[in-house]
Amino acid sequence: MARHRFPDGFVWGVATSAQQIEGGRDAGGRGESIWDRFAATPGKIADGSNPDVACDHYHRWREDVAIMRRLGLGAYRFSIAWPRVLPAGAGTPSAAGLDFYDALVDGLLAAGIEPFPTLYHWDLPQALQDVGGWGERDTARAFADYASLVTRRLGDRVARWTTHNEPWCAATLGHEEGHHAPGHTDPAEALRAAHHLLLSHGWAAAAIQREVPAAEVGIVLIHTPAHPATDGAADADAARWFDGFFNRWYLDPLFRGAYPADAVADRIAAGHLADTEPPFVMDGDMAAIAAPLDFLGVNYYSRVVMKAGPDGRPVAENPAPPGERTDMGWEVYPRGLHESLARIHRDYAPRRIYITENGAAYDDPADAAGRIADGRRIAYLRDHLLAARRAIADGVPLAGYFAWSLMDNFEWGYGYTKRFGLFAVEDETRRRVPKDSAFWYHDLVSANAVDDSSSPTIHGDSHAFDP
Ligand code: IFM
Repeated sequence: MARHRFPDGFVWGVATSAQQIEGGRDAGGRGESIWDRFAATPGKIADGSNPDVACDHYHRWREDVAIMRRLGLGAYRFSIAWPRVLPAGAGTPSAAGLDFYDALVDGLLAAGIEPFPTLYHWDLPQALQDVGGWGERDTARAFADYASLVTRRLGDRVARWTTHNEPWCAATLGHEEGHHAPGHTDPAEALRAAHHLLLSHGWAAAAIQREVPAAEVGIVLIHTPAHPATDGAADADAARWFDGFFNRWYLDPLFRGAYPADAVADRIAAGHLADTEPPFVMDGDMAAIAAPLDFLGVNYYSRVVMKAGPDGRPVAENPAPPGERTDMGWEVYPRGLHESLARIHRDYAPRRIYITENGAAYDDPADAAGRIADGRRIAYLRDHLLAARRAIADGVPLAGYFAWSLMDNFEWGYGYTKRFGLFAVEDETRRRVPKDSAFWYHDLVSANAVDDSSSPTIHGDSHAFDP
């Protein structure tokens, strides 16, 4: 066994998002989100569930902070629910909503854990969707106002802010593929939404720094390397096509101030854009989007293997390549994390990078003694951390790692059927039950090092983290 140490000061954390864990659907006057509405629409959520109660973190956040303290974490990445602090998306804030995050931030700091909030993790206030949502430029303005409000309240204690989580998902899954709220299937609207999400990032970043000049601001992108299924030119072009729309559509505007020309041409060819100068891109937009970032958050889960379909159009290989898969059907491909970090560093050179999500969905039942032996999750995290460590050795300015997720939660359209947590959440009691991976992560964090051992030692009983 070899032990691979991380640099001193490396930040270890876990990540969650408001809509996935909070519950407290109407508590304190919280407004409706697009995900509340989407989940209430028959047929949209695989198990017919909804996020009304979820992990009940809204009422149990003290317990969750205590768990994180016992894990020894340095930071907690969570998101702020826009409809909790501004029930109608704009206008009068909810005092109770702001108080909730105020108390959470204080509780984290008292536990020695840095609050690392994200302002938007997909829960747009339904009131803003009713007037066009991300398809409209006004939503970007509203987001900047919301960012000002929250930083004014919390900015004396929060040093690092993230504007958006995975804008590709919000734009494409929500507006082109219809799998996410608001459930639209309009590719042209998805492109407008993507632009307004990016623009709102730029405006919000400026607003945050106006409120708190010393604040650090970043954005979180999902990065998925695309590999061609064969050496043929058509498959190589299919991989280029995926990379252009999934990865570079966001990286290029943020770091180079322009959409990638090849991907724009793809969208024109598909009839989703009329020409290279879309009317929704206005003077000054690209400069606002490309204002320097303090850090980039990278979410990594897997790669995709692309090929030219029978009609020449790019498709993900189906059945996808052989290899182990998680319950999401995603290939376990740790090398792709190193590849992603190295590529982002080489091509875009962010000042600092955090891995803001990485994790695996596996459903491992508790045994008779209550133990949840999730060795596959441990192996997944270990192998990805070894890849991250190699990236640091290769010069990538990687400053921290957030495991997705603290606990099993509402996995969007899959409801509660996909379990990413280091902790399980008991159905009736909502007790947080540590899986083997929670004990393993605790040991890793305290050692600031990952062992490449294939059989980590697990200790601790299932009540070890009880309040
Ligand atoms: O649960 C999601 C999270 O909200 C965003 N990134 C991917 C995770 C797993 O699907």
